[in-house]
Amino acid sequence: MSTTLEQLAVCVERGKVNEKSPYPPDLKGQKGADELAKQALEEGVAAGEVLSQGLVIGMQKIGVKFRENKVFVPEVLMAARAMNAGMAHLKPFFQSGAVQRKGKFVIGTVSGDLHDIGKNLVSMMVEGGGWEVIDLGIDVGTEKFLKSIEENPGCVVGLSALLTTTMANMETTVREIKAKYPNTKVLVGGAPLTHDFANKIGADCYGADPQGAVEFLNKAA
Ligand code: B1M
Repeated sequence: MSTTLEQLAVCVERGKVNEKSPYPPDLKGQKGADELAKQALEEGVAAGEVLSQGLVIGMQKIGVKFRENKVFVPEVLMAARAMNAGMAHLKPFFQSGAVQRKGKFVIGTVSGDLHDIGKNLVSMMVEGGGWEVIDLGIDVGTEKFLKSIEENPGCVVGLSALLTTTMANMETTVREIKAKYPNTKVLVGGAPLTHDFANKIGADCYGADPQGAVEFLNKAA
């Protein structure tokens, strides 16, 4: 018989939001992340454990499957939805300070670039990995990144670019972040990027996929 936390992790990984949800079909009628996160807290499991041993484990498993092309964007979106349903029960514990996140992650798509599907997947996976995410959106200029770093000392910054033309803007932003905040770790990603490009522009890491971003952040924590 699996524990509530093990069942919760499975629900997140499989994208089972709540009992009413018909997805995935083989779990129809069963409890989802919503009911199981609540149940775990009622059983006396600490909120931090519900996060680290339930929600985070489920998101980590879906992240690895996505990297290995065993699941695709829709499955990751459903997992994130289940994670959010469970996370809603933890909100009061975050607000009271009873549960601490691993750190803050500021993310945005660089100036001139409107692509945000990949960035949003990275945001969801990082949040599911136990980080607080500050999403600055799309077409984010250097000043906005710098302001957010000032407001969130110690944050890690993530930049996404999908156009070869906006990779130049990414370079400018990384350079200015490093000039003003040399200790701030910067992660870059997006389809046209490479490890070599990330190194050349002075980023600390190239994230090929959302799981790569989570792994880098966990090392930086
Ligand atoms: Co655009 N677009 N687009 N587009 N678009 C591409 C990128 C393009 C390759 C299509 C093509 O020509 N074959 C091409 C770029 C060519 C180039 O630069 N050499 C292109 C172009 C040219 C354009 C316009 C210029 C078209 C025009 O108007 N003439 C225009 C530019 C607008 C602008 O940004 N200023 C444009 C517009 C658009 C839409 C608005 C219509 C739409 C975006 C909608 C949106 O994002 N809300 C769009 C789309 C959807 C695409 C394609 C089809 C799909 C991109 C996508 O979402 N992929 C794309 C072609 C393609 O890829 N097949 C294309 C799925 C997503 C999950 O993957 O974003 O790579 P991706 O993210 C991955 C990884 O890269 C990584 O993790 C994600 C998950 O694995 N990752 C990170 C991403 N960011 C990361 C950050 C990290 C770590 C990992 O750390 C911080």
